[in-house]
Amino acid sequence: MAQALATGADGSHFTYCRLCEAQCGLVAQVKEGRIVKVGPDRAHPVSEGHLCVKGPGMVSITYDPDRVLTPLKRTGAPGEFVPVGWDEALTDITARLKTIVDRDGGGAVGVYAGNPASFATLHYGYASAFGRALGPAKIFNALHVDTGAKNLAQELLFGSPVHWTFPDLEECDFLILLGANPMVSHMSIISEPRALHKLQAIHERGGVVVVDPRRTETARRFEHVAVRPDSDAWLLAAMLNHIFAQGLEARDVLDGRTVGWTQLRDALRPITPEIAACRCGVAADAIRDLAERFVRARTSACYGRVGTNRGRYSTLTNILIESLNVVAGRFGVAGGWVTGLSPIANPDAPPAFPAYGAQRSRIGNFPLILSYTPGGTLADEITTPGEGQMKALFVDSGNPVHSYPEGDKTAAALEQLELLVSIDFYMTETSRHADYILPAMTFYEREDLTDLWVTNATRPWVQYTPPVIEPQGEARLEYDIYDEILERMGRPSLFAALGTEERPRPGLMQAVDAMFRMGAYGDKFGRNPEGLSVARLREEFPHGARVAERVDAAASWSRVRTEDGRARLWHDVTDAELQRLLAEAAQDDSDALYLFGRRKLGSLNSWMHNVERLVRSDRPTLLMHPDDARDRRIADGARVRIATPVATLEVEAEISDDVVRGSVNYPHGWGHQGGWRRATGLPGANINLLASARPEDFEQVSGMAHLDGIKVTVAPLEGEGAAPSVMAAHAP
Ligand SMILES: Nc1nc2c(c(=O)[nH]1)N[C@H]1C(S)=C(S)[C@@H](COP(=O)(O)OP(=O)(O)OC[C@H]3O[C@@H](n4cnc5c(=O)[nH]c(N)nc54)[C@H](O)[C@@H]3O)O[C@H]1N2
Ligand SMILES: Nc1nc2c(c(=O)[nH]1)N[C@H]1C(S)=C(S)[C@@H](COP(=O)(O)OP(=O)(O)OC[C@H]3O[C@@H](n4cnc5c(=O)[nH]c(N)nc54)[C@H](O)[C@@H]3O)O[C@H]1N2
Ligand code: SF4
Ligand SMILES: [Mo]
Repeated sequence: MAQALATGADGSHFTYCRLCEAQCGLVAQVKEGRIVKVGPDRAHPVSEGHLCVKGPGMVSITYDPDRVLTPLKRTGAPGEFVPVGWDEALTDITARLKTIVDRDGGGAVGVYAGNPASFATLHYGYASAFGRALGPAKIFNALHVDTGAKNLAQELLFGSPVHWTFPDLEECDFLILLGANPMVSHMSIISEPRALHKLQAIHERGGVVVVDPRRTETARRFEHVAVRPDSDAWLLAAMLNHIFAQGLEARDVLDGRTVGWTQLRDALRPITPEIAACRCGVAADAIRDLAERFVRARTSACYGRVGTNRGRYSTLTNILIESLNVVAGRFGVAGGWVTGLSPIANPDAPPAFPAYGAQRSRIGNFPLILSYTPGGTLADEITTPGEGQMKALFVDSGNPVHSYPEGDKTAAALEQLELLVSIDFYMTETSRHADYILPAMTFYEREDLTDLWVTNATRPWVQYTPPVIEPQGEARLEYDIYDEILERMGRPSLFAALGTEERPRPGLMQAVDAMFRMGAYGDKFGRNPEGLSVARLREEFPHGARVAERVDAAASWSRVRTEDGRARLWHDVTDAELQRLLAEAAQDDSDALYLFGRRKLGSLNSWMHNVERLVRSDRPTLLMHPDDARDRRIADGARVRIATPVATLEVEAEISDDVVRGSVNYPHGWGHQGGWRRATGLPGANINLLASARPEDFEQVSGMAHLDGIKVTVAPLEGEGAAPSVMAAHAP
């Protein structure tokens, strides 16, 4: 096998993409210190040559003329900055931070570590640890717009929010996907770069059913069940109801390994397929058929992703997804619903987080999930006076002004902070409000070890990559920035226990290597000579190393963290949320439409829009059903006004029967402002301005923001009313 080249050396560097869970193997060609080309790594043991446009697209970001390459200091209005040296920036940041912590305590500090931090080694962990090293800091991330309801459901059923449940794609014969579009998003929370091949094989063996309010790219390829936005709880409850009514539950599993299943069964009795059909828009027979195919398949799994996490019943929906897998006897079975092994965490360690409900947020009194403060309360945390009011905030790898509801409220609140530091590549909608923007390294400039997401791989692997090129400009690793701030404040390193006399503040990879060597695949510092270390990965496995043939499905039961090792199928939260669902009035058929989101292949959340090649074909439009458009005299391509009680936006309509009647669809992350000049010049609106950031509008048991299934009205702009003939041309 080829050895790794020195950083920046001419030739082919083997590395991997750190933009989504797939973490595809890449080959970067370097000439005179610059990356000239990036292609697939066909020798990668898992991605085997798979990649998408974004991995190579990241080269354009690395060399983007709009990239922030030195620390920037704010001098005036939002967006007005001058370059300063690192020493000047860190001296001022440390002094201001110290003043705030000495005066108000660590509770006045917040850290927001966004989505990209989950792909860089331990970044999500050390960013939080930096905040907590200063006291009871508030830690925010994308959890409350992404996985939070799933984390909570995992905790309620299996006793641990961090043991992710996922489908074993290798042996699955029948897969239900709710609220996920893997043809575009590449199978979130699961690390399987060849997911589409796996889905195709499952389709051929039995079936892949896509439950979605839009006929997505994935739904077109496989089977589609069109559901109304924010109504999956009805569908899932009725599937379970039918399974119990027919006696199709896995009785031996339920009796032997679970608690509370009879209560669940009894509580679901009122939700028959007929009743659910009126709410979710899926015919009763189709619900029964889906339930029966699920239980009768040789192997099966039911997977839900972001589309199930941001409705008004996101926790209940996720509880029902987990429950359906258990009730059908699919948990901990090859081809079913499984959990994996982290390469760096000790699998026997006690839970690192206080249990759900043990901590609550200052704003909205939400029970914290994994100790994270709901991101939707960020603005109120800054503006609400009293004990624990936030005065200093570090935003690292995130853009909460765009990714959470009511970004204009967040932007205004950011201006009230005494200290806002952003670590980013760009002056974004969020970082333009900072006192300092500190330049970060792209993944081509950084060394990394796969850690978090490879835990959820059906074909487990690990990969270490050295930096391919030297950092551009004065970019630095986030860990080193935090460590220097702590050092300047006279505080120990976050990894002081791993320090030596000569090096009391170990580098990040040194600390991570120690965790990896003691982890599931490690060499245990010589006690397991077959095992791995970062040095061994670097020398012997530049393409990455497979660490197991397959995920150990049966071991999933040993990772259940409830006191008695049994899955909990009944909980107070389930009880209360089911009562709330049953008491809900049916959607009215007034003028309202229900807004939900979509992703595009060339985009990544609120960024990557500054790369010409990626945005060329990526025009944001409001998808609208032909009947809804006709009722409102809206033509294809017309400018329309979309409104909620919170805001009104103008967007372009696209008439399409891909969306279910009564709903509209728009991608998030558009409508730019800031120093990314191409992005700022593009059309599109920040759709999250329409969502509410009032705590009472969040899902109350999880604090999840409500972003899918928001009630809106849509009307043509003056003079944009459609002639009926135009409508007819676009009707199916
Ligand atoms: N309506 C709606 N809203 C959504 C979603 C949706 O589907 N619909 N999806 C939600 C989801 S799932 C997520 S994860 C969130 C994401 O929301 P966030 O995590 O808040 O932010 P991102 O949009 O991912 O922006 C990431 C920022 O980090 C910067 N960045 C990229 N890589 C690095 C790095 O290595 N280091 C540093 N320091 N900075 C870096 C980028 O320039 C960018 O400014 O958005 C959420 N918001
Ligand atoms: N190209 C690309 N890839 C990405 C990202 C990106 O922005 N672009 N983002 C990355 C991130 S941060 C994440 S978290 C993952 C997300 O990966 P996925 O979870 O697969 O996300 P989406 O592609 O947004 O698919 C969500 C689906 O949910 C549907 N949906 C919305 N509301 C409902 C509902 O009420 N019920 C049901 N059943 N469906 C609903 C939407 O129509 C959409 O098709 O993707 C990652 N990969
Ligand atoms: S699918 Fe695309 S974005 Fe995701 S890891 Fe692979 S190359 Fe990167
Ligand atoms: Mo996400």
